[in-house]
Formats: sequence, structure tokens, C-alpha cells
Amino acid sequence: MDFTLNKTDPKSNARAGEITTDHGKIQTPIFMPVGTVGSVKTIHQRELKEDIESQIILGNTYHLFLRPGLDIIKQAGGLQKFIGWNKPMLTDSGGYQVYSLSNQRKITEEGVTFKSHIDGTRHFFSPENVTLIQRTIGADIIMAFDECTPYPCDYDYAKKSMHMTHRWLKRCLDEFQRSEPVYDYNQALFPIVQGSTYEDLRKQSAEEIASHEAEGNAIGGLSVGEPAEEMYKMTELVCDILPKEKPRYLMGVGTPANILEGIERGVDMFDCVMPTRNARHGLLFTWDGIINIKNEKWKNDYTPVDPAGTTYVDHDYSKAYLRHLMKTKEYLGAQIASVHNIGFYLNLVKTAREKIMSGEYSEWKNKVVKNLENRL
Ligand code: PRF
Repeated sequence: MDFTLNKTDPKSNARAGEITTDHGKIQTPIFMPVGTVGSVKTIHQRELKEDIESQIILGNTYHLFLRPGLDIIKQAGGLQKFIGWNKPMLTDSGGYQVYSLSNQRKITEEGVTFKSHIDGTRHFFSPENVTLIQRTIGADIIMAFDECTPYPCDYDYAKKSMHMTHRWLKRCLDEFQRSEPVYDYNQALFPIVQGSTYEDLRKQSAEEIASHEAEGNAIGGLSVGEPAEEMYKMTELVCDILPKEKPRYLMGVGTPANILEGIERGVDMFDCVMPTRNARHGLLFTWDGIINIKNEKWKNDYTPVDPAGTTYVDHDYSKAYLRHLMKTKEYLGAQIASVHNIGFYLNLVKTAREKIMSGEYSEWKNKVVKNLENRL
């Protein structure tokens, strides 16, 4: 993997760059649609590639390990071949999904024992086996095994957990170095900063993570319920310490405004289920704010779904039709809304990149961010 910085904003920490993987290039800042089980819910790979121009998508180790399981993915020749996505992919390590999904789990220094949310079967994830599982799944970028602390979290627990995440990172890196890629392309492993909302812990964690000189670095443990200002403060502090010449990934973030604020503080990569999950509930992101398409007010609005939208669904269909589909719970409603929302997120980061390149990022961000959270 390689990262080139094309431009740094003179008035903020925003940067435009390019990541090169063996499955192609990614222009940053980038948003990565979440394809938990090897599918971005309701969106075809062809739409992702050609209509939305997604450059990278994400998969989840926890889900893919449980279903379809490693044998099926390995026999297919890796995740990309299995799902028909010949472009970059990233897998999260399961260090977050185990805590948020599994109904029973036990954390020890050795790793996490958990019960599957699907059939209750017991499994064990350790830094070593999660690294090997991600080798077999075969994403271009794989993540270290960490513990994402909840919010709020008392100081002593946050500190203990952070140190364990650091010890787990060393075990992940050792296993990564000991092992070989399973397929004929390279993989990069990103470590994850933790430390809850404590400045001293975040600083210590960022220094520890930076010392490993990995190919990219991630910021975890944020967007878990803390006020947005706390998230921005921690992001700023951590970005100040993480190396400038490596990509920075803010995990599980967030709203369009969160993403623009993250970019301004030096983040290059984002992922979140928000655009797809909200789409399935009829919430549409636009430059003017959020539309709840199920509202009565759209009943006979025959204007396009989003006149400023960049995907075909924005112009081929009307708000009244999309409202009708959502009200009747038609699958097509969720499909149209998801293509719209992922298209909006990709256009958001693409426009941010253009504004960084032309040196106007901060002025532009201050202007557009005000409208993004309006309710239309
Ligand atoms: N760790 C991992 N994945 C994550 C997170 C984390 O802290 C978050 C936090 N918002 C989202 N996804 N491994």
C-alpha cells in the first residue's frame, strides 16, 4: 500500500491524497460504504461502481467469519472474487461488532469469547486469529483487534482497556509479520487509537500507535454517544500526533457534518452505516438538510428526488413516487433511497477533495455545514 499527499489546506489540517492498493487507487478524503456481510445493503456492485463511483467498501470480520465462513470465501479466491467487487476493500477486525452485537462475551487478556448473535454458538477471537481470519477474508486493508470502550467510561477502565488494546496490537503485528497473504496481492494492517474521551489517554495512545510506523492509522472509540464537540476535540488531538504521511481513518463516523469536521482536522477515511440504515427508514441526506420522505408533505411533490443529486435515481424518480414506495414498504424504495444516500456521501467527500485542491476548504465547509442538519 502507498499513500501520496497531493495537497494540504493552508488554513486547516484538511488534506487531499491518494492511496494505492493492489486493487486500485483511492482518492482521499474518502467515505467507505459498509458492506457488512459482503453486500452494501440493497445496492448492486454495478451501481456502486458505475453510478455512485465508490472506490472502496468495507466488510466485517465478525459477520463474514460466522456466515458464510472462511472456507467458502477461501474457495472463491478471497472476498473480492466472492462478491464480484474488483476494487479495494477493508475489513474491520470484529473488535467492535463483538461488543455491539454478541449477546454474551467475556474479555480476557488472551482475547474475547463470545456467543454468535445468529445461533448462539461459542467462538473465540484473539489478536492472532483475527489477523489470520482477515488474511483469509483477503481485504486490502485489515484492522487491528481492539476494545472499543463505551461512553461514558470511567477513567480507570478506559486506561486499562487502552493498555490492553496496545498489547493486542503488538500481537496482531507479530502475527501479521509471521504470516503471508493468502492470495496474490498485498495487505496493510492499520492499528487503532483508543483512550475514550480522556485527553491524556488519547495522547498516550496516539503516540504508542504512531511508534509502530504502520501503513495507516485509525481512530476508534469515538461516535459512541459522546457530544460531537468531544469527538472533534479528540480527533484534533490525535491527528496532531499521528504521522502526516500516512492515511488516518476515523472509524464509524458519521453524519455529513461530522465528516466535514473530521476532514478539517486531518482525517482521510470514514465509514458509517448511517447513509444505508437511514435510507431504509426513509431519511434522505441533501445539501439543504435531511428529508423524511414518508412525511405527508411529499405526497404530491412530483419534483425529482434530489435536483442537486449526482446519481440516476435522483433524476429518474419523483419524491411522490419514492414516498409511495416507502409507505408501501416496497424493496425498491429502500434501494432508491440507499443509492441516493451513498451517492450523496460520495459526492460530499469528492466535493471536499476538490475544495481542498483549490484551497477553499474552510470557507466552503463553514458555508455548507450550516444546512446539513436542517430538517426539511
Ligand atoms: N474499533 C473498531 N471498529 C470500530 C470502532 C472501534 O472503536 C468504532 C467506533 N466508532 C466503529 N467501528 N475495531
